[in-house]
Amino acid sequence: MLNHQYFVKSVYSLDQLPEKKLPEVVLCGRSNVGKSSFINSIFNKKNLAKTSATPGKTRSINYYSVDDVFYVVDLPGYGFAKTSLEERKKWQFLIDKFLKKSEQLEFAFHLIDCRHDPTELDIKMNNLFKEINLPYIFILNKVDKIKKAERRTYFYKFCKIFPESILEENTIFYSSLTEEGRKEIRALLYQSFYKNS
Ligand SMILES: Nc1nc2c(ncn2[C@@H]2O[C@H](COP(=O)(O)OP(=O)(O)O)[C@@H](O)[C@H]2O)c(=O)[nH]1
Ligand SMILES: [Mg+2]
Repeated sequence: MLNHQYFVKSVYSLDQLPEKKLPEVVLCGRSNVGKSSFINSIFNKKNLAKTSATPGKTRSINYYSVDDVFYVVDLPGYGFAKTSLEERKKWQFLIDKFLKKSEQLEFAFHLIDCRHDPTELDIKMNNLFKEINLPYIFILNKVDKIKKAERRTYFYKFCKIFPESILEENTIFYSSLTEEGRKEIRALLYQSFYKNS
């Protein structure tokens, strides 16, 4: 379980989706929030997903298979300042269509940098989940960057924007550096995709 992961393909339009249908968990967040690092740390692989210090690199929807049981679907990050308006519109169109059309979606991991207030685009993203009734887990990422004593303050601010957020239920502090939260995420994936098989 959760042993064998491999990159399946990069998708640039909806006619390129993998032929084999499996349940999907989607990963979304701002560009540079740490999505690729999240995938690598969850599965303990250095280069399963490419990470980058330069934001705005990933334009594709990237499919990773886990044990041929489910897909982790890495959506292109949003909010990169240098992205042109045209590219942004393309992004929005693709994501919107993808999320509304896909029948295999089980839930989403929404990564948000724990140090920053959620942005307009984070809120939009979240509204889309609500619109299509897709369950979501907030990953408050890069928690290694703040002191333990500061967590409450950041979380309090976060809850002002997403009052439905409950720690350890639908919200998890995470760090790919210290691997905090990793056990919880793996347990959640196990519960979701293996328990009844
Ligand atoms: N301190 C810290 N840095 C992180 C963490 N996750 C990612 N990063 C860094 O953030 C940058 C962007 O990471 P990446 O995974 O490529 O982000 P993506 O654009 O969302 O896929 C890289 O420099 C990573 O090393 C984390 O949990 N803690
Ligand atoms: Mg990435």
